[in-house]
Amino acid sequence: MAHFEPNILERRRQRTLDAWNVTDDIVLIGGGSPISIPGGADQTFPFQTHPEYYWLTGRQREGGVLAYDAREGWTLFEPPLSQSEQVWGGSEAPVGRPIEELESWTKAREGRRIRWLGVTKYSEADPELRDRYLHVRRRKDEAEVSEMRRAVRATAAGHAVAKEMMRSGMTEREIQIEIEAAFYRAGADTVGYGTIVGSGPNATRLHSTPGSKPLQSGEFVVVDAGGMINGYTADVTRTHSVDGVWRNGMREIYDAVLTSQERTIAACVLGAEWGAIHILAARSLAEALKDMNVITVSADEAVETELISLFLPHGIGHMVGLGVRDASGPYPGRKGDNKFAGIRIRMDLPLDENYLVTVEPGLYFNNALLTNTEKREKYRSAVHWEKIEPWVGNVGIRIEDNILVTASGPVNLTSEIPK
Ligand SMILES: [Mn+2]
Repeated sequence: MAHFEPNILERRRQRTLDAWNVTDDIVLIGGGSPISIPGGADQTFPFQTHPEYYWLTGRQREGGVLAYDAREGWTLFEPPLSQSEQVWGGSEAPVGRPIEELESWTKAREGRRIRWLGVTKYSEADPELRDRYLHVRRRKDEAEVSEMRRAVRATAAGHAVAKEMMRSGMTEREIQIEIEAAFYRAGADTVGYGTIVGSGPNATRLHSTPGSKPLQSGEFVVVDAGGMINGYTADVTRTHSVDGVWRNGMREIYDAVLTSQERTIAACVLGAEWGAIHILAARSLAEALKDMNVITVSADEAVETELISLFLPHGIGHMVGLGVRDASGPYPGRKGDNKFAGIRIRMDLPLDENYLVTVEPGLYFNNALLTNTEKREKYRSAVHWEKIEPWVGNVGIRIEDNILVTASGPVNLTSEIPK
């Protein structure tokens, strides 16, 4: 069975064809196959079909190919259930035509151009069709928004548990375990990405893997975790203080990120350029750093000289939904290599209706960035270095929500998750 209603898939296929404008070519979209774990005998990494295949088929069975011929429409090919699959189990029952027939199907169309997408065979993916298709997938349909709302409910359950565990002595691992258990209890099939629980020094690194480190009073803990349902995941970050203790400056730093996030979410309207949104968030953070007497230069100067990227070393967000990175990437025709406030954002495009994006400003006092000799020299007089000394390697914050862009303004799908 497909994870989407036939009429939903029909509409997606029509939207895709309208964008492709393919009249005589053959299009093949490969779903892909599980990847072996090196040296793992018959073990494979967890498998999901390629999003380009899944979005148009709703299918998670490995080894399938969706074919399109403008003269005949769409045909789905999947491998029949093998003897071994029937014995060991775990595979979806196949639908469509047996994959063995794909060869004769293409042979019967000899002389016509074949263009591949998804996980390709025999050739590279077609860049033109891929760009157009990616752009079509950016606008979420109602079925996707409804899957997202379910993923958000599961995600909220995990974050609620985490917030209650912010006591000294608790380990990052213990918190991770309870977050993920709550996801599954609330309906998640899996996690959308590796759960991040980073406390104290680990909060200053963007993607810290939880370990045996116990929480200490007065540390910040960055919790970045999302539950996934039917391939759709939320991507939510909250930062908490341990034992409710806020050490010198922590409240101001936290409020700076929160204010930046509120302003940035409000800017997620139709037509807004993502690059400009990144700069808005960065400038807001820089204003706060100026007010706190952390930097000596104006907020505008901190943005123009890229100083702010020492404290905000990542893009302000990305598309989310069908996978945690979903259909980001540049607008058709753009290269995606422009820098904004010192950051090369991968998602260089204007927002449109039903885009679903993360908004995740942060302030990090990361050791590698802030003790770098070259950077210290470059920004020698722009930063009150002695003031930030106690925070370097110890303080990091990120706050992240998932925002649906609509004609009537931004809708925060994850606003119920307490901060
Ligand atoms: Mn994210």
